[in-house]
Amino acid sequence: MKLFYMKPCDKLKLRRAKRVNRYEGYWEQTALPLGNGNLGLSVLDETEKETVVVNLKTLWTGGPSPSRPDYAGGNLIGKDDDGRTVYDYFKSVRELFSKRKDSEAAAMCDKLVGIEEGYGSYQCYGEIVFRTDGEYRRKEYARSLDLEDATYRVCRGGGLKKEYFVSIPDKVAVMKMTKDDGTLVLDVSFLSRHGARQRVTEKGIFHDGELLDNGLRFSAALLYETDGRVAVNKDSVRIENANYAVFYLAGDTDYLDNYPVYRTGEASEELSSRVVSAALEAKEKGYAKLYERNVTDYRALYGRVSIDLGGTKSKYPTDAALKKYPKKSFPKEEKRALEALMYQYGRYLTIASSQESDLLPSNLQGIWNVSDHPAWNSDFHLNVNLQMNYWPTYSANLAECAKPLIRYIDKMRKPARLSAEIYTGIASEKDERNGFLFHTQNTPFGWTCPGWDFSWGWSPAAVAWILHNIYEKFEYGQDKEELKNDIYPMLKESADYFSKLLVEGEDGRLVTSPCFSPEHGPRTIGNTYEQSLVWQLLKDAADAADALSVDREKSERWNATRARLKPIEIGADGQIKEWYFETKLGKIGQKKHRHLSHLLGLYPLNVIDKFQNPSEAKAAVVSLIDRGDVSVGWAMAQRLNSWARAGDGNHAHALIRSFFKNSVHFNLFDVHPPFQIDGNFGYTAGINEMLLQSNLGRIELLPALPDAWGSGEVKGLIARGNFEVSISFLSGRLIKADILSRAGGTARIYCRSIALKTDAQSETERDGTLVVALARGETVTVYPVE
Ligand code: FUC
Repeated sequence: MKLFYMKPCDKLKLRRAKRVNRYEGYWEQTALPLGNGNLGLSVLDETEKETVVVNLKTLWTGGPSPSRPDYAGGNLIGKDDDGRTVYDYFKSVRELFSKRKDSEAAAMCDKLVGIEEGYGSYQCYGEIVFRTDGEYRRKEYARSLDLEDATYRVCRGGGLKKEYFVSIPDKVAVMKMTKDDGTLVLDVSFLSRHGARQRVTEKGIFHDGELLDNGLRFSAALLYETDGRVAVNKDSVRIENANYAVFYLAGDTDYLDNYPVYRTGEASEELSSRVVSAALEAKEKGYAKLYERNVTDYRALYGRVSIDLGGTKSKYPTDAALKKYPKKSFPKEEKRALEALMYQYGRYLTIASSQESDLLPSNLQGIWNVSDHPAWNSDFHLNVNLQMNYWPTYSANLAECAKPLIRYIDKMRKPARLSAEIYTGIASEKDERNGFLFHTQNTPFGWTCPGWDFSWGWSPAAVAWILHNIYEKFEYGQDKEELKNDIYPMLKESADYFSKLLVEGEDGRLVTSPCFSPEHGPRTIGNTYEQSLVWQLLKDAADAADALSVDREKSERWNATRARLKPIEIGADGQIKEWYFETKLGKIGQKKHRHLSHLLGLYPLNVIDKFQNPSEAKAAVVSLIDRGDVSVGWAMAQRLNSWARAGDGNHAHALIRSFFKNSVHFNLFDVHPPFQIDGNFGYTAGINEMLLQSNLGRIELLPALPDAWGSGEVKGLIARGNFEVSISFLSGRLIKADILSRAGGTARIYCRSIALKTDAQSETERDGTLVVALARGETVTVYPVE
């Protein structure tokens, strides 16, 4: 499994000619990413030089700053010129909606915003530039990113070779160049974009500095080791007559997620001594040992899942494969190989952008960003994007990588309680947390207000949505200690909060108010998006309480509230309505809108149950058809998952084809445009979902297998209940599946339209579900009945 190219980046014929900024457009299409969660490299190898873009995950402007003494997460505190608080407006908006004065209410929603000041943006740290005296031989050139060992390799010809990786255990990037005849000549510069104080010595290039915007400290050290001669120039270093040169890069900031300070408190010297020590320790270990240590840690995650969809090896370079993929004449084994590579790439990117010890989850570009003004600030977007980043994590057997997400949301609770109180008046009661509220856009600095424009900013249900990702950690892993200590407290607080937030609609059913269907509108009392999410939150919280045998009364109350929620409704065209006042399709809203907010009940939530309520599942299909198969990258990935949940493998595969054709760059980055990593993760989640589903109380094997996948095998996927599942299939039909229970428990195994059998003791239910009790560590093998 490897991405490979026979040309340097500047010789690739880029797909999209129209680029705003040549360097950025070019980088996002061709650079190859490496990372250990906190430190990211993306390598852009050109004929004349190589640029290694350096990213530090916590390098963000915004938040508290000496220049912003009043920073308060963007919240509008106090009274306006009319003597009213945002909470006063919130109450009025709700009252007006309840009295059906919809246009007045909608206009007043404009008061429910925050301030932009202090929002900030993810930054690019800078670039290392290597010049190798024009060593480039077209015929000998090869460049690759090997997903099996997370290593980038270049052979530039003339014996010059490079090998790079970013170490998970040793927290450094390592770059090795060799030229066995001892004629390696290299000019090296390392530039920070943030006015770092720089020292260039015979041992290394050292940076220290602070971001102008918020004083965030940063430090980086690039050490070198070579058998050649090192000549120090003012801003660069020249290495000559070498057989090899190895570079060790460490970097970090003084960011900490301790609201309201958001700093470690380290002095500049302390930070740089921490960074320099990491680089020195790495140098002491040396390349071979670092490589071995990293591969061990990396493979412990990556190696858990293998996949074969009917072709695993490609003879075509990745850029050529991508170009040929839509063509009928391209061999089907090659198509399957690209689909499988893209699948594993999503897992690779998860490992490289989200490690257990990280303070922050992956952002809109994971960790890789070359721009000073990235689109949407490369922030944490919660009306689909951050959620999508973590859709494949559990099912693709990478649960540890979700830790930073859980930590991030947990740490947001403190500032978000302020927003809950300021905007919705739900204040802390004795011994009770008041609930926390954040919305669409989020940063590392507790920016929890509803944006600076209601139309995209306001989205209380964003909280409920991300909490479902978090609850899934338990559903998959069954770790009760973690549920009790880290997950349930969040669910409980939020379920109580939403219970208080709900109002009675005209029909006596409970709804949230005001709401806005993400990026689509209009402003209403209640909509399907918010209803589905609140439903799921109340269910997750109640299920969690039951699993822990705690808060019985609360759990009953949450379930009772859930029963009173306004339900999903089916419209005149047989569609799932996005809004309650919707009649026929196409009367309101934008045709083919990218968001599928009204279909979250189908995926990723469990509101629409095809077994219990097939008419809703049918209506979801009507809505999916209405939304179409072509959209921006992430939106196609969401459609892919939704079609898989709808059980239509061939349509899911149509989405895969649409995705490859419209939305994938040569480096296999998903493009919105611009590059946005959510689609990569959404794609991987979609493949999981086609092969295995487990959200409706059973382990469903091959729920959406397309005809295009003739014979194949997947090993190591995870189903809810902590089962590890391996499945093989041939000509669209199950051959066999092994289900290993990692926690002990009853497996309910189902495969549509196929009766299953096993040698183990089992029972078969009316619809063919095989029920097998498994001890921890026990495996059951199932086959179709002939
Ligand atoms: C949501 C989407 C946009 C984009 C942005 C980062 O607002 O509607 O398409 O992905 O997030």
